[in-house]
Amino acid sequence: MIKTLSNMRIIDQLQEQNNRFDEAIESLTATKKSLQPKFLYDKYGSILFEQITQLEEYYPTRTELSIMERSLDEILRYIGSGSTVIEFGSGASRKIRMLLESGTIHEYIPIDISKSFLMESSEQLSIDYPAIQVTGIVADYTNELNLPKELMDAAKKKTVFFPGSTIGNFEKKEAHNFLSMIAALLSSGDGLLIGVDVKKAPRILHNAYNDKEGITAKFNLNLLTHLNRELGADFNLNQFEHYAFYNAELGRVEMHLVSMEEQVVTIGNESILFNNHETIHTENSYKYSISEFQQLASGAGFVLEKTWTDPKELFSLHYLSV
Ligand code: AVJ
Repeated sequence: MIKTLSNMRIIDQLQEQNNRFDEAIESLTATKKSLQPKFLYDKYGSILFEQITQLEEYYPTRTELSIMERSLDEILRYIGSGSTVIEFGSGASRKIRMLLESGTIHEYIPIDISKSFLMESSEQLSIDYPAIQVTGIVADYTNELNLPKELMDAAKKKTVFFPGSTIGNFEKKEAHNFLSMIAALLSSGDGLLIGVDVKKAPRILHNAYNDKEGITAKFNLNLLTHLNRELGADFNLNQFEHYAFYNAELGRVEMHLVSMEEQVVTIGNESILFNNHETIHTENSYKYSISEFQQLASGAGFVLEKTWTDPKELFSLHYLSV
């Protein structure tokens, strides 16, 4: 544990996990090559994602913020006062500010895989909101998550905040498991505030993941830079191309990196052969109609309290209780 300011601390659960790239090697050597999207978020990846959220084509962030702004009083009433807010994949912790402004939140627990990013945003928050205890947890919440028991027991009311449609990165079954895990973490009176991207015209989805400036392409390719640095791999970024499309049948945007020639990449003592145009599947971003998501949530043990959306129904925000 590293303690800096009086109202801020960081708990690093990732540092002991020196095998955390094993899954990357395993999935790269499988018949269908893939990499889990969490590997997109090293420091530079987190910065690139922040840039994505500002893009004209990337509607989710600004739409979710507009929904929150419009319904803020009602959302705050659901959260109640003296609540501990636990955010999964907090990134730059920008959205939470809107909730912290109210002055009714007691403690904020952001959880993120990018340590330097988490430290910076937690520190800034603890300066901006001196009355709020900020406890950042560096962790990979896609595997099992062990939130410190004392922290959970000390919270008198808990709200899990999972914005941005990060839930879309999970397969349907995993999304069910993840939501069940959150439900198990909560007690009666607690809740989950979750943002979910909605199914819509393929053109809009396509553009959101294929921006003109090529920031999403950089974000996707940076995954290879991350592996080069962490695993001493020798991916040549000029020999891979960003490719993203909406798979309507499966209701998801898929992101891939396409090998632009036949090539061999070495990672440690593994030699990985890529055929020309073979892809590494790097991300799924599932989209849910409002009723599809409501069913998923109730299947995981939640009671729907309220769903908010924008006038064009581009994005949805749900408050669920247990
Ligand atoms: C952070 C997972 C919600 O799926 O839209 C943005 C990540 N990938 N552009 C998404 C992402 C490409 C984003 N999530």
